[in-house]
Amino acid sequence: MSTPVFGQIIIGPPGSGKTTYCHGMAQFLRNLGRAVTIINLDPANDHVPYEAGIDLGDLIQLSEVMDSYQLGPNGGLLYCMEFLDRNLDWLLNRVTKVKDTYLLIDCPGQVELYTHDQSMKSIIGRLEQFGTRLCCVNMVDSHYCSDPSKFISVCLTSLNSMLQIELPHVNVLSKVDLIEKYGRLQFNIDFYTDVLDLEFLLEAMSEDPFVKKYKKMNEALIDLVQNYSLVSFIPLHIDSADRMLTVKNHVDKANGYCFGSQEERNLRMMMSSAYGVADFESAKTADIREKFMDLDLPGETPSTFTTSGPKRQRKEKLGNDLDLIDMEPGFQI
Ligand SMILES: Nc1nc2c(ncn2[C@@H]2O[C@H](COP(=O)(O)OP(=O)(O)O)[C@@H](O)[C@H]2O)c(=O)[nH]1
Ligand SMILES: [Mg+2]
Repeated sequence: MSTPVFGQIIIGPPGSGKTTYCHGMAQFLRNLGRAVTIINLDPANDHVPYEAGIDLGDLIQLSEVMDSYQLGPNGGLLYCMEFLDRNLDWLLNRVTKVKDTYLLIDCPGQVELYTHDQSMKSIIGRLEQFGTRLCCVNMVDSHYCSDPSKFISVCLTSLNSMLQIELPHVNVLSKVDLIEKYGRLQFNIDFYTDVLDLEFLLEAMSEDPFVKKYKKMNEALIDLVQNYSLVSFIPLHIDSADRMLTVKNHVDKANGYCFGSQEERNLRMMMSSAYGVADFESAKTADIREKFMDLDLPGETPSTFTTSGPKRQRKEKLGNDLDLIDMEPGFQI
């Protein structure tokens, strides 16, 4: 293809919000005047809220694969992706027909497809050779923040996918409107989005007798994630236009869309995409803290915060070196 086709490939575990994101992002971009085609590559997506411009179901049906080869849903899905890889011209022909649009590719949720299986890597590689400029959007459900072990685990799988897929990558913490549904977070939201001081999670984990014996392993895993220094998350709530705009700006910068030539752009638009993401640190997540996170209530006794459950202490933990300093900030004369 002579002109590049820009787009996003949306991955993440089942239920993390990929299909909802495709639907929401398509509407958001269309409102901004961008022509969008959604590609449904998830054979397990029976009912989708959007109209798919290209649907893998037209090439192969998961139910037929499972019946014909006596496979379960996982095996059937891997077969479908390998089948697509071997018949990729089917997809490339259809992408050529919609070449003047922006692509949103809704993918299956099986994590192995992005961590070690070769079919998805091969499909993406050939799409890139064909002239697409994709950004991988990795959706991670924000309820993982409420459990330190789960959070380390998603950081690892996110890192693994980034290294395996080899695309510009944006990790999204989805459903932040539900972030404290499973309990009050031990650290501030920025601790989870910035992924800078994960060793504070070890302290939180040491209370759990089951994971206590794996302390050294967890230390090593945390070191690994932090040494690569690649993983960070952008929080998203699908009904928030501001949050959608932030994700869009990151993605446009990552895949180069904001510097492309397809859309009428003036300098101001370009600057807003390129620099709009560099807000003050605290302002980046202020809306989430205010709307969806439990703030300390006046009159509550400190004991409320030290009883059962993973709760932030009264003096809110930030998850950085300031937590080690046991004094209130202030001026000294
Ligand atoms: N509260 C809330 N629910 C969401 C959000 N995004 C997705 N969901 C819900 O999460 C569930 C799984 O979403 P879906 O898009 O099907 O996930 P997929 O399996 O990754 O494609 C659905 O019930 C969605 O309505 C969000 O931002 N906030
Ligand atoms: Mg889906």
